[in-house]
Amino acid sequence: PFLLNVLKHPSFLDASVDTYFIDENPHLFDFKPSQNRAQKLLHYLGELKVNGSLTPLVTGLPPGKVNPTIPNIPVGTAPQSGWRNILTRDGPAGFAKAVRQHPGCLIMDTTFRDAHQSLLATRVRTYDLKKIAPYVAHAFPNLFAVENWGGATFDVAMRFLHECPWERLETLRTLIPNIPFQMLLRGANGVGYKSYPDNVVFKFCDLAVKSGMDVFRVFDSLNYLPNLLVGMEAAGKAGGVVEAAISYTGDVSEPGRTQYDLKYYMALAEELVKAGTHILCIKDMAGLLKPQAATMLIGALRDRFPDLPIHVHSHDTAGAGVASMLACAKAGADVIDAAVDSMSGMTSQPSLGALVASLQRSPHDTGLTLENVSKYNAYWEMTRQFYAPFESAVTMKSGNADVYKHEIPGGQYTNLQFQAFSLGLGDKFEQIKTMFHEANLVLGDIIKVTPSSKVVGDLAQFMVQNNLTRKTLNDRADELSFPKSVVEYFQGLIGIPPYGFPEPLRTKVLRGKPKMEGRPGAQLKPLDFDKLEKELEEKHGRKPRDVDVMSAAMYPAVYDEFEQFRQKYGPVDKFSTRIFLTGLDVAEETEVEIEHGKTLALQLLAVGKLDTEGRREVFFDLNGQMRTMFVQDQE
Ligand code: 3PY
Ligand code: ZN
Repeated sequence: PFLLNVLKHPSFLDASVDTYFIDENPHLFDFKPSQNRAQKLLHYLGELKVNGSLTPLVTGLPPGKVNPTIPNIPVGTAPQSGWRNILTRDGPAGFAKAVRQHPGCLIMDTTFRDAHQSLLATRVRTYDLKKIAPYVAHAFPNLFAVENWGGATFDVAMRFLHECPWERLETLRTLIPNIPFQMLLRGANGVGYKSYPDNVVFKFCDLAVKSGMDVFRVFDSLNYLPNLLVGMEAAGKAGGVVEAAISYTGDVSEPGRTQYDLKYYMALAEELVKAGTHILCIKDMAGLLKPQAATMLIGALRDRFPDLPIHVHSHDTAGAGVASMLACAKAGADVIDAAVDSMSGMTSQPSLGALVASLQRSPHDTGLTLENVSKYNAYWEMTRQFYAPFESAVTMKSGNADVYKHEIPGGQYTNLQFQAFSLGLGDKFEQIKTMFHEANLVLGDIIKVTPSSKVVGDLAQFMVQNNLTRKTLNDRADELSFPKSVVEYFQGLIGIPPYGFPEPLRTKVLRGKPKMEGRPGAQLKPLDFDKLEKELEEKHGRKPRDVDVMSAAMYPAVYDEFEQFRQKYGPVDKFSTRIFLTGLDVAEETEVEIEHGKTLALQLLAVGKLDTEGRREVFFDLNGQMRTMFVQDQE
């Protein structure tokens, strides 16, 4: 392309070229980036065709060949102003006040985050979110928020989808200017699985707000107050709305569960309110909050904190989610979480359509119309089919009230089920569920949510593999080699559980290993961002954005691989989802908009025979011209 550019250049054509020609026309060295990117994308498609998907396709089912309908929006009109406009005008405290004063029950839509985290292994891509985002802005201006970031999305975006989580946030922000965005922040663990130095958590929140985040749901996997406070302070200082979350476990309506009774929750709420939370959340990550318990807990919080907005999050694992959310609304919750119908139910949130319909014409009316929900739903019903390779419904056919016993959180439930099924041991899942319950008791009956849920899951699998019961585990604890996460839990690396660590088990597991006193992050050295930036620039030959440096701070190895992948294969996030996952069939065409107004037309023409060097030649048509490349066949 360089030579062509030179030959066509007017100065060259009129023979006025001199030795300064190249110095004065450095742009000629900008090899047309689209050509370069196109070549990389073809390389990706060639790899897919010859060697199969570069992303593990979990279920073995192919992505659906569907064409989801995007509902129309009025041409040329901006979306109506919404709660984000109030937030921008009145700030977080004013926003919280207005939410509390609002007469109906508001909805947060979790379709863009927790729903697919729980049902589709967090695999929904920006490509599909982006297409429906303008409709969301127009059809649902009265949503409390769209939950679209944090939790597992950050990690999965880079690790499996090869896309930048920050770009997702920025893109959605431009398309949905009127509805607040909410993210799930794992307190001192940021969007990772371990404690980070405080300056990382603070800077993370700051960058998140700058990229478009509004409301931070902050939790800690052990409800450990010092960890919660760091996240709250970081979110608040960044200018975000602080929504401190109490992770709910047990059953407040069961008189025997004394560790997690009403008194426990009220005392923790007291602390979070004292720390200045704008909103209080009950985060029922496993779907344990039965209607009667909801009435008790939300009712008690409502009475005690009449001016504080209360937001409830749940999962529908047993099937009681709609009933519970209705109970919450009646008991005085200001906001409840729901996922669009076709992305709801089971380990996801309860159904948006069911809740909207159930609350219509009541004092808790959501202000959303079923007609709009229905169009939104139709889009997701089709779009979900692209994600068949990650579909939890392959193994999970119905709700299951066993969850009240094992208390496995929504996202983890489908993961564990997949693992058991992929080992060909469906009945092993029954065993793991039972053992999860036992492992929880071994660890001291703790709150189970990322990352403490992983500790319990790892211990449960360890117990199954080694044929251990609670009793034999305790008896043999000083000779067993426990999973790393379990040892670290006992070291205090994720915090301290509400009722302390069980002894003598802790001592037997640790065998003299150091114990962390107090908050883990408090003892970590601040991260040197300038140094990290330089290291990344050297390693990848490109100056990273400040958000890239943050991605590397959270997930060093994942970021490196993501960056290498991006440099090798180009903007693969621009492929439609089916093409991204399984590539083109022979003769199939696709269009890729690599930047606004710049579209590539690609067609796979043929795949050649294996040559003597173990390669295959792959033939493409790119914008009407033939391109070929050799791909090493890994088989
Ligand atoms: C997460 O931490 O990702 C969760 O969704 C916890 O519920
Ligand atoms: Zn959840």
